[in-house]
Amino acid sequence: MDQGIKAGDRKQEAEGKQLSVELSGKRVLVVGLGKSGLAAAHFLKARGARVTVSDARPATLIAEISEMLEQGYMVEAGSHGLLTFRRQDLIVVSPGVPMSTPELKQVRAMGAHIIGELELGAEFLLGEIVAVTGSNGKTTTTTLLGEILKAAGRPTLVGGNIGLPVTALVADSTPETWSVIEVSSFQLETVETFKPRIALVLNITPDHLDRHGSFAVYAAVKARITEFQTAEDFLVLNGEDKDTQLVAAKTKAQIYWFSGRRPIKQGAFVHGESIFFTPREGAKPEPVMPVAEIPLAGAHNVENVLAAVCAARLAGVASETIRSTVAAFKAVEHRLEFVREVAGVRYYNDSKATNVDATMKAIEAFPGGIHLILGGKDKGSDYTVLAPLLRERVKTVITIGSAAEKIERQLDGVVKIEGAKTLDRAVAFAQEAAVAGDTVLLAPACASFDQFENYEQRGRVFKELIVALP
Ligand code: UMA
Repeated sequence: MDQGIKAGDRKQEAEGKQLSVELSGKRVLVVGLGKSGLAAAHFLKARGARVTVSDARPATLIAEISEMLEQGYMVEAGSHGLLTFRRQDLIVVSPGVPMSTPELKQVRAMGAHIIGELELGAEFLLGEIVAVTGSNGKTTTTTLLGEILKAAGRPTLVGGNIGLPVTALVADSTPETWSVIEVSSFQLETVETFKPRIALVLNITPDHLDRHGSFAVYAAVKARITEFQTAEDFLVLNGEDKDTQLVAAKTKAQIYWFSGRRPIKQGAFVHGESIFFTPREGAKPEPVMPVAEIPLAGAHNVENVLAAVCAARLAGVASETIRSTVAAFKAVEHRLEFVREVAGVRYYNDSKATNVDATMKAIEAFPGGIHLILGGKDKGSDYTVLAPLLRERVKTVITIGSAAEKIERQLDGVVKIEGAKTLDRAVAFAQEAAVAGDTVLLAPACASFDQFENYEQRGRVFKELIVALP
C-alpha cells in the first residue's frame, strides 16, 4: 500500500489507445462552443481533423467566431442543422448539450459515432486518472486531492467539470502524470471507454432531473464512472449513502468505502476524534489525522476529506502528507465561503449549492439564525424536503429568480418567505431582517442560468454586494 499505484503503469495502454483514435483527415463535428467545445475543437484541429463546430447561439453572441473562421474551422451558429450532423466521421458533444437534441437523436439512430469531450480527452491523457463524481462535494474533493498529490511530489493536473476541459490537459500530461478529474453526470452520459484508475462516488442525491428525466436514470448515469474499470482499478464509495452503495453492484474494481459514522473494513472512517484508513480487510487501521484539524465547516466536508484520504492512500501518498495538506486547505470559492461579518451578521457564499441536497448540507453547517437566499433556475427539484430543516434553523427564506414562485408555493407556511426577485434586493432584505449572531446564506438550490452566466458569476455578484454593505 505504501508504494500505491505507480504512474506509468498505464503508459503502454495509453499509447495503444492513442493509435485507436486516428483523427487526421477525419470529419469531426463539435457541438456547443462553450469551454468544452472550444477546447475540443482546438484539440481536434491540432491533430489534423477537419473540424466543424455547431452552436445554437446566434453568431453575434459567440465572441470567438471570427477568429475560428480565420483559423479554418467551419462554423454553424444560430441553430443546429441536420445536414451538418450527418456528414461526420465523429461527433463530439459538450456536456451541456443533451443527447435528446433532435439532430443528435436522428444521426445516432443512423449509427453516428458520438462521444463527449471527456471521453475524447481521456483517450489521449497520459498517466493515471483519478475521477471524482457525486451530486455534491466534487469540486472540493477534486481540488483537495490535487493539492495532496502535488504535496506528495507527483506531477499533477486538475480539470474536468471543475472548469478546465480534459482535452486542454492532454498536452501537459506525461506517463508520470496524475490527472484528477471532476466528472459530472452530463459528461458520463457519453463515455464509451472512460476507465479511471481510481473512481470516487461521493454521494448520489437528486439533481439535474430536468435533463435526466428521473432519479433512477440520473443514478445509473453516475454509476457509469465505473463501467469500464477492471480488477486492477479502485472504486471509492460512500458507505452512508444508499444510492451510492448500489454502484458497488455494478463494478469489477476493488471497492474502498468511507464513513463518518462507523469503522470500515477496507477504506477510511472516523472513529472517536480521528480519521483512520484500513488498507485491506483484516489489516490494522492506520491513524491519518484528528477530525478537528479539518479546516472546513460541515459534516459533508468530513466525508469529502475521507474520500480524498482513501484515494490518496491508494495512490501511495503517506498519511503525514495527507494530514498536513488537509490542515492547510482553504474552502474553495463559492462553497460555503465566508465573505464578511457586518454588524455581527456573518455572510456566506455557497453559490455552488445548485441542488436541494447541497442546500441542506449548507444549512446543517450552522446551528440556527439563518436567512437563506433560495432560487434561480429550477431543475425539476422538490423543495418540500427542505421543510424540516427550515423550521429548525432558518428564520427567513428570501427567494430570487424564475424558481421563486414554485419555491414559495411548495414552502408556503413553513417559514417566513420574502420574494425579492433579484440578488441585490435579496441581500437588502436579508440585511434588514438579520440581527447580530445571525447568518445570511446564499445556498440557492437552483442553477443560475436564468439571471447569471454561471454559478461563479452569481457568487461573485453576491460577494460584491456584501463587500459594498456599509
Ligand atoms: N449549446 C448548443 N446546443 C444545445 C445546448 C447548448 O449549442 O443544445 C451551446 C450553448 O449555446 C453554449 C455551449 O453549448 O455555447 C455551452 O456548452 P456547455 O453547456 O457544455 O458549457 P461549457 O462552457 O462547455 O462548460 C462545460 C460544463 N458545463 C455544463 O456541464 C453545463 C462546465 O461545468 C465545465 O466546467 C466545463 O464544461 C469544462 O469541463 C459547469 C456546470 O454547471 C460548472 N456543470 C454542471 C454541474 O456542475 O452541476 C454539470
